[in-house]
Amino acid sequence: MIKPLILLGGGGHAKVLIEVLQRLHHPLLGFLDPYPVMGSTLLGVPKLGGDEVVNNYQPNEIELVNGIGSVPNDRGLRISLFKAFSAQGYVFKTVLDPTALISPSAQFMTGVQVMAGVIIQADAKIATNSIINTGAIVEHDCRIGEHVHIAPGVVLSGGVEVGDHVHIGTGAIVIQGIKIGAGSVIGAGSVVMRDVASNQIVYPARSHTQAINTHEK
Ligand code: JB3
Repeated sequence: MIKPLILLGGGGHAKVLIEVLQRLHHPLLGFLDPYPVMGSTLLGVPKLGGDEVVNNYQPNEIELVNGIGSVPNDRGLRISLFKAFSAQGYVFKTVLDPTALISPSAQFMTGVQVMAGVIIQADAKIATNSIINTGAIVEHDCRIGEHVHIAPGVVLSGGVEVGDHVHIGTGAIVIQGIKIGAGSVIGAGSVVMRDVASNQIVYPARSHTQAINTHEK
């Protein structure tokens, strides 16, 4: 039986998750956000209060959905809330959008979120609290660590290994067999063709433009 859900966060990522949960017909009690947001509802879902509201429920009565997203310079809150509530015995629901094409042999750990239009191929494994965002492709045999954000439109070819706490920016492409070390940030639009060590930033190649000289010499 699906337990009632409580969503943490009231921003952009939370909004997208509300619509995923609606497509799944999962019962959502409301969302939590300590700061005032526009009105007391988000896409019609009521705000219940701040994070302390979780403790009004026993861990076996509800499941949580981590609606805090993750951007390169602010990856901490999503992780700290996940760890704090997990330590109290609360479970974060694994949320797989029904519009995603997911191999039956793919494996997901607690709290993974797979958003609309994603493709996940055979024997891919995705660890705790990671986000595979809209329209990304995770090819066969990829290994994705904990607390990772694969941003919209990323393509990971076969057998790519992504360490814990990695951010791969929108539209980046990683060719087959590449290893990306823990904590690294791959800039949006990058094409990664060599292994990346831990805690590195990979910037996309920048295109330089120059006006064409149409005057004949
Ligand atoms: O790139 C995409 C498609 N999505 C991004 C996502 C992955 O990460 C999105 O564009 C954002 O960059 C980011 O989404 P997020 O985390 O929803 O960001 P934002 O829209 O700024 O909303 C953060 C929300 O968290 C705000 O409503 C804050 O008030 C709330 N917040 C801050 N601290 C908190 C806390 N909520 C709870 N429950 N607890 C807190 O301690």
